[in-house]
Amino acid sequence: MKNNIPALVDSKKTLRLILGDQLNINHSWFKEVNTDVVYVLMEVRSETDYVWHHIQKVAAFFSTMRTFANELKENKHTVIYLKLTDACNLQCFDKNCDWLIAEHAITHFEYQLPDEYRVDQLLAAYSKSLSISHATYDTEHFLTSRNELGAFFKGKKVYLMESFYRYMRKKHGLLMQGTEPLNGQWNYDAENRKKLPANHKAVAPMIFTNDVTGIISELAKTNIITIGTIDARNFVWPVSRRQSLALLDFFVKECLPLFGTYQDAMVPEEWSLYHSRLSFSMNCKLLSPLEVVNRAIEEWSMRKNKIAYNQLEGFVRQIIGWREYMRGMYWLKMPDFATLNYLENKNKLPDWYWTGKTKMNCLRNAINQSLHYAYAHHIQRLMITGNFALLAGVDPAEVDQWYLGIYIDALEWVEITNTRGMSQFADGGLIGTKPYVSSAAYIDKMSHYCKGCYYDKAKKTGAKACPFNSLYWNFYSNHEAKLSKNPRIGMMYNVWNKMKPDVKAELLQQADYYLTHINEL
Ligand code: FAD
Ligand code: DLZ
Ligand code: SF4
Repeated sequence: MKNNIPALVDSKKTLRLILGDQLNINHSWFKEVNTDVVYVLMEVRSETDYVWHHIQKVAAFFSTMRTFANELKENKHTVIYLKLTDACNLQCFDKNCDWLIAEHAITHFEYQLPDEYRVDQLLAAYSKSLSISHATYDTEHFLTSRNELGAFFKGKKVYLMESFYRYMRKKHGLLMQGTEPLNGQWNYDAENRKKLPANHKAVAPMIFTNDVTGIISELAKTNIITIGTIDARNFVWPVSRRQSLALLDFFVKECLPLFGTYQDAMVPEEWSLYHSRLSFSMNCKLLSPLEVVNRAIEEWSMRKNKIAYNQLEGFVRQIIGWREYMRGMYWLKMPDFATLNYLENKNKLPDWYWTGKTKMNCLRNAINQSLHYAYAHHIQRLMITGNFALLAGVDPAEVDQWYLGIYIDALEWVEITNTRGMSQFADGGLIGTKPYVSSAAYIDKMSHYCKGCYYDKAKKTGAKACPFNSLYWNFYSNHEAKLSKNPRIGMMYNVWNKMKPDVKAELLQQADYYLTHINEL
């Protein structure tokens, strides 16, 4: 009490926790500078160690968090930044918050809703245990709330992305003409997805030359286990909103005109083709999904003669459709989703997923590229690494660990729904209505990998037969009871059932040989 007036303002101090994927400078938290508010960002071992992350992923998160903290400080906010190497760092969110609350006489605690179930549970329990008051905020990033997809599909047995996407288009008035889809059609996928012509040179990706050598030596000092490689003096990923906006600009100008056409194409020489590589920037909220989509629409409307509508629609669908759908499915189905294993797969992930040392050209390229750039595009993830893991009957928990670690954009809400759901069919068809498996024929149709491969794409059995071919039929044979009634794959069983018994036996024997020698492939 000073002069009989209660010193309420002086004594009230709020701690606001900002997680590494909550770097949204446009959040309402930052609209005003309030000296009673202390922001904290922390590099912690609970986040660096829950999986073996790619070294570029850790570097990208730390570098982006540091840049963001500096930006807040420049805007006159009070910020505490705990580095991994700080002696006072207790290495997890709750212990560090406890210490900060005591140290700074904090009277109120706030955080934004985490995107990962694990951290959400931790912070909910933590804040309840506090003797001071607390509040939670939305991240103000997504176009949907956590429960919106659940409400949309309430009472339904199937969760079709396409219906959700149409709802999103209508709700946000995106690519609409009144109540009808612009140009008369909702989805132009049929016009997309071509193989890259042999002589086609894709645009060179926009890369950055960030210096993250300091972070890398701190990671070495603290013995953090990482995977993959990095050029720490010329780190290629965007680590600020400014760089992310530059990448967005580059994408809409240089890549959008061919985005849809070559969305599924794969070639050994190119690592990103016409993809945006904006997933990291969006997932840590440097960019909002709505601004990305609006920027693409703006560019298309200025250059309709250069950017066909199907390219734009395909891109918008990935973001307001697939991305929001995966997040909605995550919150609808967690925590059970993380234990689903519909096909009861139990095998180990082949060792060469961690090294890229396999004679299979498609896998060698996709894995080495991932180790080199912490990036592979969707079809490389789904139809090369994911396809093989499913054909090889790998335990989805092992597959999840790999995807959660290796990619720059990997956060559980979008990783597990894509991996366990779409790619490994461990949810029995909640997300993907059929398993995404293929023989060499699809890979050869969409890529330049098969030419020059040690294995023969045309051979199903015998020396140098492409492993995908026998494993493909082995997969259908193994899971006949669970899959043959699926109308989307019944046709495959017609083919399988028409094969002569000796042909079937030979295929299964070949698959069995490959499965028992999987680390030598
Ligand atoms: P682009 O091809 O340029 O697409 C534009 C944007 O659309 C992406 O940035 C992304 O935000 C969104 N998008 C496209 N497809 C999907 C999808 N299936 N789910 C959600 N958003 C999508 N994406 C992640 O962000 N994090 C992950 O951890 C992740 N793990 C995956 C694991 C597997 C097995 C598979 C098959 C896919 C995974 N994806 C993941 C989805 C997709 O592969 C990536 O979003 C995309 O490759 C990122 O590269 P990009 O930014 O160049 O995408
Ligand atoms: C991915 C990641 C890593 C590697 N390290 C940190 C960290 O040290 N501190 C932090 O706040 N966030 C990190 N992240 C991102 C988090 O894993 C993510 O913010 C939460 O899991 C919530 O989605
Ligand atoms: Fe992959 Fe088989 Fe083609 Fe080789 S032949 S690149 S293993 S699909």
